[in-house]
Amino acid sequence: MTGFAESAKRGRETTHTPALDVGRIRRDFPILDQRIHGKPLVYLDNAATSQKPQSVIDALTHYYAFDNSNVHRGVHSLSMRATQAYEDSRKKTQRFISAADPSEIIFVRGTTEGINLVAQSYGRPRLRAGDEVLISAMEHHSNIVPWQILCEEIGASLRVTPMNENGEILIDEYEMLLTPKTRIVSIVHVSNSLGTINPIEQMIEMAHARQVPVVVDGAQAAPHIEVDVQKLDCDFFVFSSHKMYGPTGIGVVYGKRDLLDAMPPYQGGGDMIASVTFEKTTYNTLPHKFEAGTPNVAGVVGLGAAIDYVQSVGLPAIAAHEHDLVNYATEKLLTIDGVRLIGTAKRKAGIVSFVLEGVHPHDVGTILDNEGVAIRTGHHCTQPVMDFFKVPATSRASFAMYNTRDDIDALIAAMTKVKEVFGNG
Ligand code: C6P
Repeated sequence: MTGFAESAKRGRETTHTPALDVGRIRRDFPILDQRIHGKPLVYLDNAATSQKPQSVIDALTHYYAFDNSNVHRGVHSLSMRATQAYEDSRKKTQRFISAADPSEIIFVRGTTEGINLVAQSYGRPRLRAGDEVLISAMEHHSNIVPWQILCEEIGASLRVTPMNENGEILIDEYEMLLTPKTRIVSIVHVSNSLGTINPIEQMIEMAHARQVPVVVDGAQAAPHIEVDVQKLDCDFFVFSSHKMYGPTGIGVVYGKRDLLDAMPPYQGGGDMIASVTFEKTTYNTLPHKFEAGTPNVAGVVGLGAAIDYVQSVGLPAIAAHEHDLVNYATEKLLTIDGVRLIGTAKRKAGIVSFVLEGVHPHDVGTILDNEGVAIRTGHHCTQPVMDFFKVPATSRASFAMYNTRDDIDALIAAMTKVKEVFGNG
């Protein structure tokens, strides 16, 4: 039995199904109440994007129906209301991740844009030829390619902390890779293809002991784990609204104030300036320096509503519930002959990846869809992870607060269909 399978079994023996009123929660998500190919929808693709509660949908509708206007520009009532709603969401986001000040919250399009912002505005001025940026073997392409582009342009090197067969970072190797040449560490908090929760507290401490700043890709952490950026002491923390019950097209860069203050703007345009002449432009204060142009006001308002929703349920209860689902799914999947789990770390959140011997994951995904079960299949934008495990792709079930053990039973039943179709049932 693998490390995770063992701990999953132990976990199931010792933890009770947490007190989350999933029936009530499900009623808040109108999209869940539908049939796909005549079967009830079982949505297990939450790591790609989660569904939205009615309160988020209502916040978007209300904003467009009553408050829509540009922000930070008008003295008229609608503009002031829109600005108020936009800045209120910034404060909610600040409190959500326990940042010290709302000016440390920068709204961007999503995690991808956020990491590009940090690479270009923080990394570019600091990196010299011969320097190193340290990432890990389980990064999403969004936390590889922006650094690769930068390193190639500057003549710096991208170094990669390896992982073991369970999908856990090799911390001793990480320590050895932290050298006097390391300028930035950028690391994923929770892996989207393996579910591994990385020991980022320890990794940040080790990097800081060598005066190396740390960027955290929090895309898969924010919906599942309580994040306190001051306790973590990370220098940057980046995440997307759409994976935590909020709208698409909006994300967050948290940065320590002194670092953000010292960084040049990422993009030039309206709202990020203090004054403009043809000779010289001076820049606005934080956070506006990094928010050029008309922002996604509705998206920010929707994110605020999503944060309210998550907090009304409570992240500790959500985490406990999803932990139970990961354990249950792991145990059930392992009863299927030919299933191999990809990602068996001891600490996991929200995600179970697997392959079925002799069946391409895309075929698994298609047959599951016929049964009403939505999972993601593919490389999950982590091709190096697929290469490491020597698989072209995996099938991935990923959980949210509204999923149930019944959903997992439906997944397992649909997997039986897959085996029937491929003649190995
Ligand atoms: N992962 C998945 O199905 P964006 O697309 O910018 O909101 O997030 C990018 C991103 C960055 N880091 C991690 C760890 C992620 O999981 C993602 C998005 C989705 O796994 C789409 S590939």
